Amino acid sequence: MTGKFKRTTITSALPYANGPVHIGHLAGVYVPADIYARYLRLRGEDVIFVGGSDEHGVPVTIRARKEGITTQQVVDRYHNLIKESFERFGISFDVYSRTTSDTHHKVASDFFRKLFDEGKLVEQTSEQFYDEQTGHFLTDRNIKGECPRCHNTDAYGDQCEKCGATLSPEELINPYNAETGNPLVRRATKHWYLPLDQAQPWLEEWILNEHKEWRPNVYGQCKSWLDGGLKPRAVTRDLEWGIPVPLEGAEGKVLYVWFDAPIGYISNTVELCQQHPELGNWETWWKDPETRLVHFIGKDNIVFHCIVFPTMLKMHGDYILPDNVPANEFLNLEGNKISTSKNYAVWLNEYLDELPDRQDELRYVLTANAPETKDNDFTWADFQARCNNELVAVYGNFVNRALQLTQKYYDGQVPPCGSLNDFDRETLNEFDGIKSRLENLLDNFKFRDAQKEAMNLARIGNKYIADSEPWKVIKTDPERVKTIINISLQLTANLAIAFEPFLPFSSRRLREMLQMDTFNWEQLGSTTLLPAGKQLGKPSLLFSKIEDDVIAAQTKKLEDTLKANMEAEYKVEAVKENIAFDDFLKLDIRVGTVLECERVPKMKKLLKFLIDDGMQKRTIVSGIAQWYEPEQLKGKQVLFVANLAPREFKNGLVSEGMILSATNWDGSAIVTTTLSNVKPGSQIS
Ligand code: B3M
Ligand code: ZN
Repeated sequence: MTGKFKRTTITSALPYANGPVHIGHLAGVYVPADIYARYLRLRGEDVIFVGGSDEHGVPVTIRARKEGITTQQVVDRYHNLIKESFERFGISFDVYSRTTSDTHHKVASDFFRKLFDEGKLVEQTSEQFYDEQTGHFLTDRNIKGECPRCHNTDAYGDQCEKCGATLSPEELINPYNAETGNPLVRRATKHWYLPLDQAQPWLEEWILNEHKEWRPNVYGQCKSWLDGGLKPRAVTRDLEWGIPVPLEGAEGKVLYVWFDAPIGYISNTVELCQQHPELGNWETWWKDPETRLVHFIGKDNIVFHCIVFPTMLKMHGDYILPDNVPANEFLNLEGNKISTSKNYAVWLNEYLDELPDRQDELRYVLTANAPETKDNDFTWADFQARCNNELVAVYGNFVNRALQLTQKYYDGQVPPCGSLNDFDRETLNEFDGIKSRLENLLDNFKFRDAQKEAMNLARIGNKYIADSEPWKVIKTDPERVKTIINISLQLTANLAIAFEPFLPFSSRRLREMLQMDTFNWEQLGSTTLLPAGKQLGKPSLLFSKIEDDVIAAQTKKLEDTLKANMEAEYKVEAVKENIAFDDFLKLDIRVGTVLECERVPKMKKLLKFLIDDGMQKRTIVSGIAQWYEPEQLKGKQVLFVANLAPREFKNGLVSEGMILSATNWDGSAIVTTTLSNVKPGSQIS
């Protein structure tokens, strides 16, 4: 532990219990937090890693209403699913509790009450939107209405998703309850506010002057919030689901979810220390200035963890403040935004079921592509490539060769290391800097680069054994081979340590194969971790290749979800203005038989048809090449507009008419025809 700190409290954002955890959560928050916790433990430091489910707020109640079950049933389902999938994935929480726990209700209520009793909160009565039929006040996301800017009638109380305008419910025209469609009225209601405006001078000093080392994306977001001027923020809501406001006359009001949730870190620590008295009093981990507090979150939670929660802690008094908040940006999926509500994600529980025993592969790829400084993208093709070309072909291949040759030449015993040549010395020198290089990166939350550093050591090992060719040298200089294998084995032992924070499952298996009795960070860089004569365990492959059919199945799942969403969101175009019957009669729509059909060179969207129109053969060009192979249409009958003025294309092609196609919900063109064959040239009326 460097400097004044003696221990570390690590927290990771509490996932909403309204759905499973997905790879965006893992890449953004939980894998980095777990890497950091494992790293500190490996260094022998005192650390607690605190997690839990965030079970209040509106999303869970909406899900309950949609499914016709109670909100408690929703949070029970997802709390258990999330907890179990974290365990299966090796996210090594010391405690994973929940905000519906009795402990949390008490800790959060007491926290609020202390702020209230000490006059830290501001009481305000304001007009809020109210649905008289359901008897509910509504929050911004529960209110819809007409956007004053683009007149989209589906605009939300906080934003119009059509034109992007940031709105407040008061700006909406004819606001209504998004859930029920009921019109809304304004009604006075009292709430309590956290006076962030009063905390502004202190926050500017604490963040802008004392934490310039925070990641630029975090520091920058805090600065823009501060530059914009902080306003008081309501910490209570008119809702049924949540922690009741512990005040007389506050019936029907609960603590705002973003007030109670971060206090969940504290209440989860209370539970942890109750279950593990050896950790001492919970207050050591939240009030002792020799404790370092680090929050792992996604970028959408920065304001709550850097401005709101620290203000709460400061106003409460005697709490420590976060020393760092290494927030990640977002991970996209195959170029699209991940969305719980649209079911567009790779869900952790499904991944664990469909790709069993592949936790490290996903951890590796999510860290290699971690959105540490900018949004990044996950693709299944990249997942397969990294697993097969890096984990299997480099790290796994190197370890397997070293262990298999030890079995083959020395019955699994570590051979003694003889005299060294330049190549040996060059390779051994690589051990020297690995520990400090990794520490420098990990201490600064640069997990992506740190993992790359560990993988680089594996590359060095792979090259060393490949270029030394022990399988050839064994015939001419068996003593030399002992040195090659000894050095290779010392490297594999170092890799087991270096990769533990990142790839805990394969590291444990490698440690077992190497029969490593001791295992700690201080050993990293040593070239004598495995003494000559040591009997190693039976080798097995660390990683196996990801086959194409596994990837194909996963990409199909996502394509099917995208299509289902498109179909669900598809809105029929409004009917055009009426026309006079005489105008309709001007259109001459006929049936034609397709005699020939072919693609048009250099114009990939076009198909060229030769149509029998009952009188002559005519050429018609249609932009449906993306949806049909020419063979599909040959011999078919199609409807076409016969009296459309001829149209000349750039390449001199002339189209005499237009084939009629329907545009389906997914944008595909479906050619129109008649229910049974008719004479070519038959008129449509
Ligand atoms: N429940 C998760 C989110 O905004 C939110 C985090 C709470 S951490 C105290 O994605
Ligand atoms: Zn709009």
